[in-house]
Amino acid sequence: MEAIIHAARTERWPARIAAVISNRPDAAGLTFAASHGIPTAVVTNKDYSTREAFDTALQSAIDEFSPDLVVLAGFLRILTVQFVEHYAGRILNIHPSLLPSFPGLATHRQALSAGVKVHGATVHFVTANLDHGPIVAQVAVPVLPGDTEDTLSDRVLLQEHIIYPRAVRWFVENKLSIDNGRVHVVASAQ
Ligand code: NHR
Repeated sequence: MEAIIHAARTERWPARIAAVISNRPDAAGLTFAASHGIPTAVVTNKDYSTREAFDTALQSAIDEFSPDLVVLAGFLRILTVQFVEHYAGRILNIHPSLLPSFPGLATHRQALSAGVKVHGATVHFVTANLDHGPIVAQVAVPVLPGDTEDTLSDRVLLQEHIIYPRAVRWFVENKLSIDNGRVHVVASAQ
């Protein structure tokens, strides 16, 4: 999230960071956003007894700010079909694996136990099918002898901070289209 806000400002994107919203009142990103003059909101999932009720409240909180795009950044609650369909084609996520390998949680542990030599991260549109939405961008990193979950996740995270801002910028510049589950990126003018 910080990398995206930083890129938006230093690269002067034609975009407004509408708000930063978390389900956790103690999220560090809220402090960062507030200190950069960005509105914040908290919708605590523990205050709601069902996923539907939480997602409805989250949706209302988001829609107060009328964003064009919802960017998941470290968001760990599975979203309901109703929520995902409300923002169809307008939610991005970055998942720390080369999808379709290793969906779900603990991706670096999954990669190490599978013994893959190449790992990475994937920016994708969010659909009801968890970690299976149309792929916007991917980056590969080597798995090195002696890697632990920490050393591997640090190597992946460095690259996430490059590809996620780039993919969000493509959306902002209207360069992305989805056709039959495939994402097309318009070539930029030279
Ligand atoms: N929701 C939908 N419908 N589709 C996706 O593709 C989503 C999504 C919500 C979040 C991010 C994803 C990731 O990048 C994401 C993609 C959380 C879980 C999970 O199991 C899985 C995938 C992702 C995020 N969450 C548990 C749950 O019961 C809670 C885990 C926890 O709180 O620690 O919601 O990895």
